[in-house]
Amino acid sequence: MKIYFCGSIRGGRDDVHLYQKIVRKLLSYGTVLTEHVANTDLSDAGEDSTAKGDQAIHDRDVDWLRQSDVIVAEVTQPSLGVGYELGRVVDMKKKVLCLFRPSSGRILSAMIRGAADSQHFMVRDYNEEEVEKVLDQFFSSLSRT
Ligand code: 6K6
Repeated sequence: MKIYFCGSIRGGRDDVHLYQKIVRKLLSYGTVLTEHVANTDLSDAGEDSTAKGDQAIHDRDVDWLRQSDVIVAEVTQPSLGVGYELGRVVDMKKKVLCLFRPSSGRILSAMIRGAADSQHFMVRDYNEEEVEKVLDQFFSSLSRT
């Protein structure tokens, strides 16, 4: 199974240790195309901020989104890039799990929470301690569909 993990980069790296925990768990279900999102060496400054570099990142990531079977996004830290990725995948009719931590004190964008449906797009409120259980529930629900 090909999994695309979305997490904030230029939107801020406050949750990178949680992204690591999520990616570690996702690797037990299949190939994670975007393991680098959880790399603690990746700062929000950008490894290559030239327009050409950004275009290559965009085109490669959209291609990976098309190839992926499932998308898991940690959406607590607001990120334009993650929002954009989720907007693109809605039209691809892929299975999507968005993970949001209410304990952050933030309120999730209506454009993400409001996109939830019973078929493809799921938004799950959770606490960090239960993240592995939440992922287990999601992936076992996939094997039943
Ligand atoms: C590296 C460090 C900072 O910026 C970069 C550029 N590199 C990226 N490499 C791969 N994917 C990226 C990069 N920048 C953004 N993305 C994609 O957008 C990832 O798949 C993330 O899920 C999402 C993050 O968007 P921003 O707006 O928070 O950067």
